Amino acid sequence: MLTGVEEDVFAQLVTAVDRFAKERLIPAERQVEEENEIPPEIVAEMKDMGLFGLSTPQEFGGIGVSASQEAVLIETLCYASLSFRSLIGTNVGIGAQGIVMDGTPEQKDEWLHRIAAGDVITSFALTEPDNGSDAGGIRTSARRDGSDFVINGTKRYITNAVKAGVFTLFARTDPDKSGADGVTAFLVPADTPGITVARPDRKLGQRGAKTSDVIFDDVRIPESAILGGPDKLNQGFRTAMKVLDRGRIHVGAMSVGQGQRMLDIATDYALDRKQFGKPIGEHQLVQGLLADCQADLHAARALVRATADTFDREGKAILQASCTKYFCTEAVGRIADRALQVHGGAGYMAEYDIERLYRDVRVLRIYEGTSQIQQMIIGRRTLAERAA
Ligand code: COS
Repeated sequence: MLTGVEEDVFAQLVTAVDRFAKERLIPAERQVEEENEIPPEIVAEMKDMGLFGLSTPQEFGGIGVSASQEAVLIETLCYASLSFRSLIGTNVGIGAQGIVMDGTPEQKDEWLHRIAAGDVITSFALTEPDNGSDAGGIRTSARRDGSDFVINGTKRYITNAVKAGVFTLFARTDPDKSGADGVTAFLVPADTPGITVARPDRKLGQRGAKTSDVIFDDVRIPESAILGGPDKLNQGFRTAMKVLDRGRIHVGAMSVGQGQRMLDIATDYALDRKQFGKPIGEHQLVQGLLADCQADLHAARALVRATADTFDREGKAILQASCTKYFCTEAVGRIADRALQVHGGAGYMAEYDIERLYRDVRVLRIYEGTSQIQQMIIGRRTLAERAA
């Protein structure tokens, strides 16, 4: 049972994050878009607020929120551009949760304090040029050499790789096994010889959030780098899947935050813009667009909160997490499209925020498991549960 922080501390945090998003982050969004960089003073403020350590347990210097509390805080933060969230996202989520969930006491001591402080950025290195959705097919190899492993391969679209201090790297340790078995998770310090981080990718949206290829060329690491210790050899795929489950609730919460922002923008525009002699919001077809956004948003928020609650009570929520990621990210795609439509021609223009937000949310349906992968997980589990 994950209980998180006391109610009064949590309420203060929500107020602080809400104010930060509206008063500091939103006014900086255009600068981030233009410069493709988050200003250092904002990074420093995020550290001071403890945002990098939201989900790190308190014994390791974090705030230690539950999944339910994380969902509300991430929704609140994601009222502002998703690029800001991306900076803390790997430390709060997929980059660090493997250590929280499966790390040895020594690994937790070594990394979590610095991760919670934001002094070390973590990256989750799973995807490869030839293996995205088929995560079990990864080819990056970790060959045993005495008591060491030697890693070779390329990882792709790795968020925060340019800033990373440590990679949670997934590599094949048993070449005779295909699929999920034979994959091990390693904690690889980014300054280990043989690692090259390529130039950041050019992307459709979320400027300021960086992804890159990471090339591992004869990178030698000791056995103690196996996440969870030697007993976890060949168990890394299951760690990845557990981490992604909580991550998928987090992505649902991001979708709700952005959905609320876009609905608010579209509503303001509908109140202000006049056509046919009255505000466009008085035309029923425009009201229909807003109503559909509102209905999607309410459903998405309720689903995120219910799934986070299951996760906190039961320690997992595999089918529900996939339903949440699938529904919420598709919903925010619909909201983005309608909110832009409310703006008419103006929505297509870069001077209106909706143009950027529309591009930013597109990737939500892709990363941490595409909508089609979520459908596959949901379908398979539905059949298996009924057949059991
Ligand atoms: N939690 C714990 N264990 C899990 C799990 C979960 N959520 N999901 C699967 N596993 C376990 C299974 O129980 C199975 O273990 P056993 O062999 O002991 O039964 C093992 O992992 C393999 O599972 P499965 O057979 O379902 O693997 P597949 O290769 O068929 O498919 C999918 C797995 C497609 C679901 C997986 O590859 C996936 O999620 N792909 C998307 C990857 C992704 O999200 N990438 C984004 C990268 S981060 S931006």
